[in-house]
Amino acid sequence: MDPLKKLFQEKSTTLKAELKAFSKEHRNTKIDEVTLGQTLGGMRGVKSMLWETSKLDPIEGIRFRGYSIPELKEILPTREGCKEPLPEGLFWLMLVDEVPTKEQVDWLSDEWERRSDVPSHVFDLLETLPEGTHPMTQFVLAISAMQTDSVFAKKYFDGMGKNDYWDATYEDTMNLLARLPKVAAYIYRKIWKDGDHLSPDNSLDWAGNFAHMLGYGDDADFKSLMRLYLTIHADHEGGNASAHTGHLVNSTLADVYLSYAASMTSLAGPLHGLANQEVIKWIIEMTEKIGTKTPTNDQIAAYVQATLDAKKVIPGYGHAVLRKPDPRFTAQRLYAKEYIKDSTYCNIVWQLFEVVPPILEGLGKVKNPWPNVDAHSGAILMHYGMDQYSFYTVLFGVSRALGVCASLCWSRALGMPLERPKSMTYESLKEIINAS
Ligand code: HAX
Repeated sequence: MDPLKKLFQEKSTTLKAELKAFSKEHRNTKIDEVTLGQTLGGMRGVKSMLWETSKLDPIEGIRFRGYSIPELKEILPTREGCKEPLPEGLFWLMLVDEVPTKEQVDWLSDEWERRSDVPSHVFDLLETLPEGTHPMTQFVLAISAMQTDSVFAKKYFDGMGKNDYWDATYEDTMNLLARLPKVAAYIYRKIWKDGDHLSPDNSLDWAGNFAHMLGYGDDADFKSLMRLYLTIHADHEGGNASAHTGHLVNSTLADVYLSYAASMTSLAGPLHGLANQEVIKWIIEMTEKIGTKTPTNDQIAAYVQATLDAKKVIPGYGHAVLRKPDPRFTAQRLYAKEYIKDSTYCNIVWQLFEVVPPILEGLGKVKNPWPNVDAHSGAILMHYGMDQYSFYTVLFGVSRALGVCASLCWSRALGMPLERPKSMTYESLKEIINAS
């Protein structure tokens, strides 16, 4: 058994036993009450699922196994010559709740390289898609197509017992994570680089090799960016739409490939991950409308107002949980200030940071007027020449697999049941209200 899997088995066996006793003792203890507003308002804040890999605080933002983003930058192993954390390290941390050594992270890079062969029918399928198929649609289809290789699906068909679900889920997770960069890079170069695909550079780490396969092999800074980007987008506790979708689908014992494909259909919505494409599209349209790439704050404010008047949201602003600027936004801002310094689009992003919050606050209904993770990423990618913004959500999707799939391993190891909340009709809600 590989060292990470062995560690995961030990940790999850212990927690499973603890959780069983905990659940038995406290099964009937009330931990939450649900209001009508929550039932009709997108279930905000309802404490309804177990998610071990990260936790989101409305003010402080995300913590991965207790560590904030600045702390991750301190503790996770890095590659020589690069300050940014290696996402392999975050996956290790999320999966087994231990900060890995550099040696362990190097093992994981090699292990993912070893598992990274993508079945040829996945590429064949992508080649059949009509021109103009959105990269996220291609990504979802490619992930689903890899399901032919699911260890879980095969073993389930062959009669696997429930005590082995975790093992098969771990195998699928490791294989999927190993392959995603290759699949994403294939989609990118098929659409925008005439199908001129690049062989992997196996001397590189997971994110560095991804940057290389996208076509940025000679750009050390872009490789650094990918290490940071794939780290900070990896998880945002379990209630966000993509994580929750993956969790729900996996609870039916659909394997990791099907569950993660579903997760990505959710990420592809403009109120969620697709917002990273929407932000830069909206900024480009703004510069075209105003007629300059160096607009004043007043010009920007007028454009923001026009967007709101047209009954549209300001992409990259607001959040269902956060009530302060997103630390993932801040991490990217710090990156840009250090590595990029002067960029047209980053400058506009920073102007928006001054202009948008007071306008949104003035509406009197927006709970969080601050920027989220998607407000910044596109401007940085534009700086490096990646202006194909419909690809941006795929980058997000490669990263999000780290957290979601680590959590799926936990769900199966802990024997979490089929998820099945209660829906209500209007009549039944009225009955409850009338009786209260
Ligand atoms: N621009 C304009 N109006 C906004 C707004 C924004 N950025 N954010 C919230 N509002 C509005 C809502 O549309 C809602 O209006 P109505 O009552 O008229 O329907 C009102 O303010 C209250 O909403 P809320 O409670 O503050 O926010 P929600 O929890 O309902 O929604 C969203 C959270 C992220 C969906 C929302 O802020 C939004 O649409 N933001 C823009 C899209 C975006 O950036 N999405 C990415 C979020 C981060 C993420 O998941 N990344 O992957």
